[in-house]
Amino acid sequence: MIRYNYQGGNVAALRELATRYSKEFLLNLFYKMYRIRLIEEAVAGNYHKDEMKTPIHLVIGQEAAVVGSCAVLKDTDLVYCSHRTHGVYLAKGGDINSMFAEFHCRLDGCTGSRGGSMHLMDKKVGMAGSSAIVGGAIPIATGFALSSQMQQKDNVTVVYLGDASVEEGVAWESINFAVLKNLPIIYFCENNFYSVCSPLHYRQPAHVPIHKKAEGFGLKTEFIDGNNVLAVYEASLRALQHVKENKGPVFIEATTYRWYGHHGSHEDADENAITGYRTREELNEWKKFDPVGMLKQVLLEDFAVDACIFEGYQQQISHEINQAFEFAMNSPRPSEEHLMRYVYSQ
Ligand SMILES: Cc1ncc(C[n+]2csc(CCOP(=O)(O)OP(=O)(O)O)c2C)c(N)n1
Repeated sequence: MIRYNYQGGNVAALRELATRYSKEFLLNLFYKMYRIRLIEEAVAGNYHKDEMKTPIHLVIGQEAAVVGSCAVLKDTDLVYCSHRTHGVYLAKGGDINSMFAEFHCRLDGCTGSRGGSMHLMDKKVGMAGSSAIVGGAIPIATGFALSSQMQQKDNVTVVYLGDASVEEGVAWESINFAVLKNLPIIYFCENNFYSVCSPLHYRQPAHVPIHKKAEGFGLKTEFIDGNNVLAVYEASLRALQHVKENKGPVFIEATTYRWYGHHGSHEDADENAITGYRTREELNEWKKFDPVGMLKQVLLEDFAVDACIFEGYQQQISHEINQAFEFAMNSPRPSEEHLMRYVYSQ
């Protein structure tokens, strides 16, 4: 199982942190993660109908990383991310109707059907953009942090990056610049140990963890269990405080694991899977550290939460999902007249 220097990584660590918080606070974090889980399952379950005209990259298994980190942000704080957008968008307060309409290539989509799943953008909630080019969001987000600093704005920019994006030179050029200029930015690396089908140890030397590389550039760094939503929340709070105190950018490496294939709607960890790059055994091992399941267990066992609360959540979210599908299917399709909007040329 791939888990270099894995930190915490079990329900006991989450349980210990949970003692610092109220039941309501924890239920709120749970609801946000569970909502993303159910939405992603519904997207996966309906994808074969071919009504969603977009490639998809599901975040199932990685919910704690986005929910724990976005929980410390305000609407005016900006987030950028890679192709794996759904979790960041929803955690930042994005609208499910706009997201589903975008997947269905409709005018009510958050980019009016221009972007699809890999390019969600919604300024209302501070979802400033996303890029399908590995590492592509990093310099853009760094530029936004520079702009905020020059305009003396009080906001912070967070850019979500995968473990593969630190293999792009532009990641380190941007980070070097951010340190030099003391920019108000947090680099949040969701290390899920794979770049499509290539494991991390094929691509990067095992004795130099990603946060250690960042440390060499002079940032404050954090190395956390990205499946422990409270570890993520606390590290993000520390990072936010550091940035707000004008002490410079922060790099967070959060270890996590995606359950589904790199893209598309299926799990691919199977002996019979065409890719064959990881085993069912490895996936099952990681499923023991299910971010949603671990928090549910703590809520049930330590906070005496009644199981029917979770059933209520499930019904509420399923209803929301059904309505969002309906909304998307009823939204108008773009026409030729929309094609040239926002296209500028001289
Ligand atoms: C510059 C560039 N090279 C290659 C690709 C093809 N590609 C798309 S996603 C991906 C893997 C990205 O892995 P990671 O950054 O770890 O994010 P994850 O998919 O694990 O969330 C690759 C290589 C690309 N989109 N852009």
